[in-house]
Amino acid sequence: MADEHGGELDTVMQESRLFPPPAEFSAGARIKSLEEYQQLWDRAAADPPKFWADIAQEELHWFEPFTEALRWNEPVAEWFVGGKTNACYNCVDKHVAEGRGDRVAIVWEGEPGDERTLTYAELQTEVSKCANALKSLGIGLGDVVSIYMPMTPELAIAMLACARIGAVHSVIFAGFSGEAIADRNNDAGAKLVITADGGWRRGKVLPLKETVDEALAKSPTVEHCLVLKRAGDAPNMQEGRDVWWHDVVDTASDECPAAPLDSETPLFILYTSGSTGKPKGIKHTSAGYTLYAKKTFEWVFDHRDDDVFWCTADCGWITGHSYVVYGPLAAGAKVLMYEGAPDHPAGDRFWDIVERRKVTVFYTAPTAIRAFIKWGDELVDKHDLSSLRILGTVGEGINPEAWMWYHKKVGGERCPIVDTWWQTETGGIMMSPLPGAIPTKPGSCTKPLPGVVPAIVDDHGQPVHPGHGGWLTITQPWPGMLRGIWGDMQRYQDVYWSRIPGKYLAGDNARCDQDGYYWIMGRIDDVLNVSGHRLSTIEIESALVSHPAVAEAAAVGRPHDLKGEAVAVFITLKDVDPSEELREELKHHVRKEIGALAQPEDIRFTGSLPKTRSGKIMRRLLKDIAAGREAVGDTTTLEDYTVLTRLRSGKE
Ligand code: 6R9
Repeated sequence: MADEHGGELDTVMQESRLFPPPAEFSAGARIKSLEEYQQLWDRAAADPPKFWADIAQEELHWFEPFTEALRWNEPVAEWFVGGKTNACYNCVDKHVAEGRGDRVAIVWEGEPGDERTLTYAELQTEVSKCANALKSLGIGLGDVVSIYMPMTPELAIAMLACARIGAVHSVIFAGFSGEAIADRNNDAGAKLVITADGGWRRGKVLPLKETVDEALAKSPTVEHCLVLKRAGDAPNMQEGRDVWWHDVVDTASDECPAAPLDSETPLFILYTSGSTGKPKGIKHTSAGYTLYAKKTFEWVFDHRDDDVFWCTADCGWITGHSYVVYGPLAAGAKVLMYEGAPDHPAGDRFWDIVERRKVTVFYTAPTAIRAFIKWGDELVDKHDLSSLRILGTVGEGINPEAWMWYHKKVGGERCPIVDTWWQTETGGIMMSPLPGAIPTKPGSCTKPLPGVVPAIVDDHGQPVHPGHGGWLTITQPWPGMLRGIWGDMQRYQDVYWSRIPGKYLAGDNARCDQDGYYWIMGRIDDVLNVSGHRLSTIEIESALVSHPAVAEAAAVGRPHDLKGEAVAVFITLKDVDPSEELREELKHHVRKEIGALAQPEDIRFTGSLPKTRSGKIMRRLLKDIAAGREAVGDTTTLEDYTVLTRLRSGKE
């Protein structure tokens, strides 16, 4: 039974394999050993504001120096008070000013195969023109600009152009509905929307402007719409409101110096789903966020000048903000950007890109890795992936089985895997192996980065015993932390700072093992309580995915008279047919892998699982379906409504 300090049987995940960094990797790495990491972490934890201030002074450009590292008035943080800087200047102009203008900043590949390369000097020209165009459309300091674009260089240019003049961007993933765009425009009071006629996805054109038009009919604050011609469509252009990118950006002057902005000038808003139906506009600001994205990029991906860095995330998500745009560009890296789907024209598109572009660092999500496994090893085997030196994952826990596949098949057993835990709210990576220093354990995000001080507590805020699960909190402010929820500071206080006074509540359950390794066990509301035993949905899913017939699994709790909650699972199969026998076999398999308490009561086979557009399984919906309730709440992020309908009707 669970005790009052967070339960004893919090996880039965037992992963004892340890993968030390290869010696030759460590020898050339920025941080070369566990001892070196520990010294750095200890120094940072002794005085985090001082630690960050030293880095900020040295690594950011300051138009005016800051006078105070941190002003902390919980839960309001002001970092680098009194300083003036500019995120765009740090990502672009700084490199040009320091003689690195000829280095490649962005290598872009469109889905149809078109390509474009931009040096830092060229990026400076493009961003300046775009910034002048924004000004000509009436955009200035503090104005909100919604961006709804395909993954093109212009998306990054638009973000940086906003940053250059102190406008606040709100990137909306180009898969959201018109309704969702309108909600976000209205919540933020957006004055301008930047979009494209269309974007390519699996050989088809997504009609982005058409969707924006639906939103604009319900977005009274929006004055103009700036439209990039990408797909060759002829969208409706409303006279006086809509303007073409090639008319106003391409013709604008390329003289537009970056504005010196106060450190805490809002840089962007990014909407993310919370536990209620209404998405939260997470607010990040200029200096602290930029510094945090840059430094975490350099540490975690062990950045070197000759790297070709590819983060497969879309800029519509925080991962795209921090590790396609701000982090790598602030570090002067060469960033690869790809527009389309991983399976177009075939399931080896990513490996083809890695081989042709000699990608050295590859960062993707477990959901993608599981798809690759399903599509078959031969698609990977036929490519030369020897340029790779580091692999990363983000977005959800990675099942040890998928980790091993990634390690062997993609990494050739030579590339450290960095399993990075963080959130939209944290701005950048919080916990991750440092690839040259920290031995990895499949399924663990290992240790906190320097300057990050986590604590796992029970629901009274008391630290749990080592090895026990509890709520993951962060005990010290860090520069990349969110500064609030747009327009709703009360909600910010309530969601993150009220339940556990004095600490940031991440909303995840976690466990820290004897070696100080962290294991994320899913969202607080995803943890099941079966007969008083706490069980993580992830560990049940890991067990199921380790069965050869299973492609993907989602576990949820459903009310049960005797047990409190029973385990219900939804499963997609590899190339086998569902049967009663298989159902029994899978129950037995979970029993064998974890124990009788985790054995699923219900197993439903389904063709696909409902996911958010960022690829996270929508467990809340599955929970309602498993319980026989109607799904409630925000479903604007559903990837495929038909999945939901089929699951609800019980048809496979
Ligand atoms: C960056 C990002 C945040 C939530 C987070 C957690 C889950 C992310 C994870 C992970 C286990 C990892 N999550 N990374 N869980 N291991 N390496 O994904 O931000 O979209 O805000 O999601 O995703 O539950 O709380 P975001």
